[in-house]
Amino acid sequence: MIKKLFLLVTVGVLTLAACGRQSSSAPVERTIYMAAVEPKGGQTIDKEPFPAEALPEGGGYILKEPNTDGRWEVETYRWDPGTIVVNQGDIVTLEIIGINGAEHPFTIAGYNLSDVVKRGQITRVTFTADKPGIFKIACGVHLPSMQADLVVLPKQ
Ligand SMILES: [Cu+2]
Repeated sequence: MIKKLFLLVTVGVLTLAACGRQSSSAPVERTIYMAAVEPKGGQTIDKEPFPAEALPEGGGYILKEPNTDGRWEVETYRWDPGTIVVNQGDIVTLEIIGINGAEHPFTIAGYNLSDVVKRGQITRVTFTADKPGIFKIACGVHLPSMQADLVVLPKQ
């Protein structure tokens, strides 16, 4: 009788421990709010000289030569936020609004996903984060800067 009771208690404790562990990393539905943005800066050549070095090609960096008033500008296209962290198994929705730039056709390599973000519109992409690793969310017209990292933490 006491042996049986001990066994029941042991099984109960082990079950509770297993459930506790499961619930801490149980998959959840996550919505990540993102935006396609284009921060800009500039100055006049009497205060700061126009940069001598060209920026990398790809559409993600733009350096505009001084205008008639001597003002030059620099811009870059970005995903905001630039890093997204989820747990393996999560059901993830990226809700992305287009703020700057007419269109951002993007892919998430490794997850076989692609879509387009347009200015003034929301694009939603939903997927199960079943593969752990770091994956690029890359805009095809604004490289190299418009790449965010999707970090999928492995199941423990
Ligand atoms: Cu883009």
